[in-house]
Parts: sequence; C-alpha cells; structure tokens
Amino acid sequence: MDGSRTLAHDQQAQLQALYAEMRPHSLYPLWEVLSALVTPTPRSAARPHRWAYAPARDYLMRAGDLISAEQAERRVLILENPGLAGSSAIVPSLYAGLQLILPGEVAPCHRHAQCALRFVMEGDGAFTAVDGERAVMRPFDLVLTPNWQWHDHGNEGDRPMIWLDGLDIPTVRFYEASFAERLPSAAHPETVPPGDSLRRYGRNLRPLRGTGADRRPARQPLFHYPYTEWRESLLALAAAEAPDPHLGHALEFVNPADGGPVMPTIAAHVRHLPSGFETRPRRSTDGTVLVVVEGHGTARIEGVEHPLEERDLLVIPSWHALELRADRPLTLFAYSDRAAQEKLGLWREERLG
Ligand code: GTQ
Repeated sequence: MDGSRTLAHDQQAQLQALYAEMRPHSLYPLWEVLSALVTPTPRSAARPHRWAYAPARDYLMRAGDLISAEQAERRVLILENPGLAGSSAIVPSLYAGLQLILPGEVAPCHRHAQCALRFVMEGDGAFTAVDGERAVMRPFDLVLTPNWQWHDHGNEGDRPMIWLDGLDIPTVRFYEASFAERLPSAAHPETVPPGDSLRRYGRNLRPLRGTGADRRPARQPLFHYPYTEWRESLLALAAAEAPDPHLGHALEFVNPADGGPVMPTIAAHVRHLPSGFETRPRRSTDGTVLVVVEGHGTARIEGVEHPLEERDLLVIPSWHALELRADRPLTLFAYSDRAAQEKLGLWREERLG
C-alpha cells in the first residue's frame, strides 16, 4: 500500500510474485505495512463505551442464581470492549469485570502473576484476604491484590457484594508471563487481624527496621484504601483550591513504599468536579476505565456524549479526547495502564482548549 502504490506496473507484478514466494518462509515486506505499524498518532482498536450499572447488575444477579462463587472460582461478568471482541479486554492492556459474592459464599484462594484491584460497587461486610489478612470492604473502597499474593474473597454479611475487578490480564498475556496456582484449602489461614497493614503502613508510618514487625512485602505494603479516607481528602482539596481546568480535583492512589502508582502496571485515581463544572478537552495515551461514584453529568468523548449516572462504567481508549461536565457534584474513580506506559517511556498527554 505505501511506497509500492507509485511503482510501475511490471515492477508491481514482480514484487507481488516475490511476496508470494516469500510468504511460505514467513517473510514479508515492511514497506507494505510500515505506515500501519508506525502511526503518527495512536490508533486504538478499542472503542469508547458506557455500561449502565443496573442492567449489568441484573445479569450478574441472574448468574448468581445459576452458579455459585465456589463453582465458578470467580463469578464475574467481563466488561469486554466492543472493538476488541473475543479478547476479554476493556482496553488492549487491561481487563475489567463485575464480581458477585452472595452472603455465605467464598471465592477460593489462589494467586497469579496478574495484578488486580477491586473497587466496591455495592454491599457491605465482604472481605478480600491477601496472604491471610482480611480487608473488610465497604462501598467505593479500593482493595489491591498485587501479583503473586494469595487472595480469597468471602461474604459474611447479609447482602450481595459486587465490585469491579481491574486486572492487567491482557498485559501479562502479551508478555506470555502468566502463572497461577490454587491453595488446597478454600481460604488462606488468617495471619493477622483485619486492618493490620492499613494501621502499620497507611498513616505515614512503618515498623521500625529491625523490629521484626515488617511482615508485608516491602515493595507493596498497603492494599486497602478506604472510601472514607480518600473521599475526605478529595473534598478537602476541592474546598481549598480551584479545580484543574482539564481534570477537576484529582488525587492519585500511591504505593507508600516508593510514592509511585499502586501497582507496576496499573495506576488509579479519584476526581471531583463541582456542580456545573466542565473540563476542557484532554487526551492521553493510557486507556482508562472510569466509575461514577456520586453525582451525574456527561462525558463527551471525541464529540460523542455519554450520560453519567451513579455506578455507571465508562471506557476511554488511548488518545481519545475527553470532556466531563458535572450536573451535580461528580465524584469519579479511574484506573488505567499509565503505570506501565510511564515505565516504558511511552505515556503522553495533550491538553486541548
Ligand atoms: O478475583 O482473583 O475478575 O483471578 C478475574 C480473574 C477476578 C480474582 C477476575 C481473577 C480474579
């Protein structure tokens, strides 16, 4: 298609004959595909898409009538990007799913190379245990299961518990680096009381070196970021200063060990837009999954409007310009592959308007 388009007819015919001869040897001409491989700007196969929460929830509850969490290992509805059919991916590098645990159920203990975050959509009293330490999950809490750490989920409350799973499954698949194993028992034995890590590492403190109390992996000590804490910080920020014109008020979740993103491949943040606030358009190379925590408004992606209601989910592929408008104070959670892209020197953003 590229250079060859301007070539003479017989030269073209000879080239086609050459390609046909080479093909069985797994050899191909770069000049035919160069402009599609090295594009001047990103071209995502992923499409912007919004999932309204209520219908997704209905399907998940119906699945809950038909298969137990234990039978399924993880009873999850995958949010697959309509532009990436068959990939189980929401953007080419990331996965998203809605997981349901009914009262009395357990999702058995396993560990894997993939990193996961959980963002609680509804329910109360379920837990994720990481290496035998429970985090009791409340709506809009962020809980991490960093790679290769044992984790099981259970619900000892009396209501269904639903959370969003965000994993780097497609990234791990790309690198062909997936490992996984099951613990022989459904739950990991309890190692420390619930909340132990949050109290040790979640308050700008850490156990004094040499005391033997430093039990978590030093590179990733914290795995629970409660809603009550992040909301208070975000609202205090909103009361103290003017919103950024392209982002609104925004706070990133960090790993206290290094001040970087929460996991090696995935970054997460929250945003608040005051009522009536409208962001200017901005685009970035990280494919982003967004959850509406509170309020309502509109997301305009490359000029197309998507309504935002509480608990709706929205995907914004790489290099798609996003504008947000808050009709009521709007609080959002988001995760993306920015953490991986920054390590690779790839991440870019452009602030338009
Ligand atoms: O909870 O460990 O949505 O391993 C997909 C794969 C959740 C989990 C998912 C998983 C998990």
